[in-house]
Amino acid sequence: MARTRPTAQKPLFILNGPNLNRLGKREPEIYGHTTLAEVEAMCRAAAGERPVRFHQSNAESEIIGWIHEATDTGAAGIIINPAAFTFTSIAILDALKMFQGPIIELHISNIHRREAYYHHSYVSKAATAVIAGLGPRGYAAAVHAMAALIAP
Ligand code: CA2
Repeated sequence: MARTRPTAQKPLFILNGPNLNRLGKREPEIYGHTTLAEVEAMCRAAAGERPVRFHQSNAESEIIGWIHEATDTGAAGIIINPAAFTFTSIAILDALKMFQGPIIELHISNIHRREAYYHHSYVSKAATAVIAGLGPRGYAAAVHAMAALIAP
């Protein structure tokens, strides 16, 4: 009988916007004490066998480049915390609209409990689901939720 080679799993992109490289170091009362490196480790553990492309940038263009890469390489899904670009970036929205798979918009804090300028997300228009207010653990929750959204 011919042996079947296990098919390589498509990667999950986890993208983080401006200032999230400071996670765990500033405003822990809002964002917690967990660093972005620890968040990355939690995501990789939650993803199991599935490869994870974990990125952070303070530059909108770099985030758009990773969304294009996810689209062009047929990534399994995108989890994105666009941080402040959530409320400003039609360019990130446009890039996400071109992605065929599931998209989870993630926020560490509950943006709807905060100041009014945190209430309108452009990114939500392209998101399959939104997770907000679970703290840094929201990332692991998003990875588990993504597993259910990704077609087998
Ligand atoms: O709660 C979130 O994850 C946010 O996306 C974080 C953004 C904020 O603009 C959104 O409303 C909600 C801000 C990120 C600022 O990054 C920091 C990280 C750690 C400490 C200080 C700032």
